[in-house]
Amino acid sequence: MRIFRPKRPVHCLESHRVYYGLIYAPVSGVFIDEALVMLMQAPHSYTREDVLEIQCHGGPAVTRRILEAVLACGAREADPGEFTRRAFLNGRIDLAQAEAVMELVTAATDLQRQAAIGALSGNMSRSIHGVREEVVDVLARIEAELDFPEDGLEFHSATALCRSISEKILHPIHALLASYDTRHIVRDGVRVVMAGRPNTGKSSLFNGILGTSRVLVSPVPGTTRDSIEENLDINGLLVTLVDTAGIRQETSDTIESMGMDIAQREMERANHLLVLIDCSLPLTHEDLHLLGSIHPGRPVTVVLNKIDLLKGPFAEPSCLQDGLNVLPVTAQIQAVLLEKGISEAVFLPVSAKTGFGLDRLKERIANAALSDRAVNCDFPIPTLRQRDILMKAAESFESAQDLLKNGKALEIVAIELRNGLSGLNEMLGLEANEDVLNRIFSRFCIGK
Ligand SMILES: Nc1nc2c(ncn2[C@@H]2O[C@H](COP(=O)(O)OP(=O)(O)OP(=O)(O)O)[C@@H](O)[C@H]2O)c(=O)[nH]1
Ligand SMILES: [Mg+2]
Repeated sequence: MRIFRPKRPVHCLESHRVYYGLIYAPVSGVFIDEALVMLMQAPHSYTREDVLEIQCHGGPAVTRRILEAVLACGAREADPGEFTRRAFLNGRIDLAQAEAVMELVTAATDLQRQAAIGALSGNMSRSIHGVREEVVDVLARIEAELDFPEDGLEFHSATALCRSISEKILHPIHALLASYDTRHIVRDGVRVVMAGRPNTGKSSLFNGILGTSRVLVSPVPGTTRDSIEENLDINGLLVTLVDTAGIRQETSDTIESMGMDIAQREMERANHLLVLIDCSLPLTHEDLHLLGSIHPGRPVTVVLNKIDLLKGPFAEPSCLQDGLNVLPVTAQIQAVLLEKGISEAVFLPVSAKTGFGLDRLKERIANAALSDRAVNCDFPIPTLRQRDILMKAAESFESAQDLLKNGKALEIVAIELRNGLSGLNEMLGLEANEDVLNRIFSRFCIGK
């Protein structure tokens, strides 16, 4: 109230009501901005503590002056991630959910948002709680054996315990670890590199896919010298599209030759390679040289560009959609790729000039990355920290299983199970120490 004067006089702020008023500097009384103010009383707030929110105009000068005003009244700036840390410490969310807040705040594509919101709503926490209960159950059965060996308790054979460990503990942990493999696709996306001899239309296609005139296009071969990359979102997938210098066998131009070296390195780095061919011309030895330099191990799409220049039967719409195999260059390209051990290249006719086929090309980019890896954002995807914990926990449970199989003392089996259990607790933050918390929350930005 020292800096806020509500428009209409109020006795005191009620929780979860928005008040309109004016903000003044506390000492000088200088008017700063109009604002909306909302008090959220504990426990009904993000942190479960009392929270006061000031919604002001968004400019940096306004926010700086208001911040100075509240600091002058005795408040202090929050540490990075402090709000989420308090929410965790006050039991509103567990550590896996706190990490999901970070993922959600930094989500750049819809796929990343879906994965983060799943974790925030507790899909990872539920899975871990489920596994934890099974571990506690197995431990209880073992401890009963230890406490009352001759008490006529139902006899749990080592085999039955092993089966429980394998089916109810290790199986779900391995499923979580397998889903980590899809994480880099969701978080880092794919690097799609466009390569081809000069003038095939790489830069035109680059602009066409981005929908802007980002790079220079010209009829002069050798226009692009460097590699240029831009990020875009295709069906929720983060795609880094890379335009490269045209590759020819020889050039006396040093800068062009440096650009070609970069292009070769980009081709090796690619997660998906788009090889551009000017299908209005016969294949040249430069096309064949480039095709012959491709290494297998990533999806390859042969983009038959300049389809608008084709004349005769090949230019018929039905031929363009389905009958690509009748294009004379297709068989020739296929033969070269097969020799390199690449049998699954996809051929797509496009025209960077008219936009024909660009949608199909985008679909292809998304499908090549997503379909065979079955990225499923409803299923929890561990973070790096969580993966490391899960791997260690899996080792403990596997060793417990081995010890049981080899008829070792139940006391040692129980130790391994407890080690694994403590990993699961760490994952949810039930046992996390200060260092771990500092590491996690320092990655947050201030105000989260
Ligand atoms: N008709 C037609 N012309 C195209 C098409 N795509 C590109 N072009 C033309 O082909 C020429 C070369 O295009 P660029 O996009 O600069 O080719 P590039 O592969 O980037 O060439 P470099 O940077 O030299 O390797 C330009 O004159 C473009 O207008 C197309 O689909 N149809
Ligand atoms: Mg170019």
